[in-house]
Amino acid sequence: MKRAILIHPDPRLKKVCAPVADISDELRALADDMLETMYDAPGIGLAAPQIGVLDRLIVLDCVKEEGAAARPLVMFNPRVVAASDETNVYEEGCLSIPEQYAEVTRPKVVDVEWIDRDGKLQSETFDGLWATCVQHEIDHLDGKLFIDYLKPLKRQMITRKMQKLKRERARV
Ligand code: K1U
Ligand code: ZN
Repeated sequence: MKRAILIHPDPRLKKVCAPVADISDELRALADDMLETMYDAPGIGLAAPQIGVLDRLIVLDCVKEEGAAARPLVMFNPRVVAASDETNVYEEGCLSIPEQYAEVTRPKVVDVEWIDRDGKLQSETFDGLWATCVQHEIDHLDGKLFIDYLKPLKRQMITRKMQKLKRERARV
């Protein structure tokens, strides 16, 4: 089932999410809903707080090439266990901040550990867009948005645009 994506500013997007204890069928169904919502948007990632669920769960699939096989990843309790000194600049977007993009600098390579949908501990090294996206999604679990990396004036400008967008959407 496709879920509604919260738009910034929303207090639920600023909360630190709680770790997940057991991987239940209910949580697996939630992950499936998030993948459906992400692909429909379309997006390359989605974090549970973006649909109003304050659990440490993210999904991502950064395969963008036409005709290439999809690689949906479901990560419960993901954490960056190592990060490179080398950084990468990427023009990020966010499904909770539609049509706004800005350059963000992050570690280029990260090692991430997470629990998969079968309850097994997984780890992988991510580079390039995958590394950017997984860090952006983990930030969501700590109540952090990509605009929090920007200068206050730029952040304020984007926030005002989003407030206007929400007012317009509420009117129709
Ligand atoms: O977390 C989110 O809101 C999803 C976000 C992830 C992200 C994008 C760019 C850099 C870091 C993290 C998005 O998916 S925004 C949409 C987007 O980037 C995209 C959409 C369709 C095709 C390709 C990219
Ligand atoms: Zn986002």
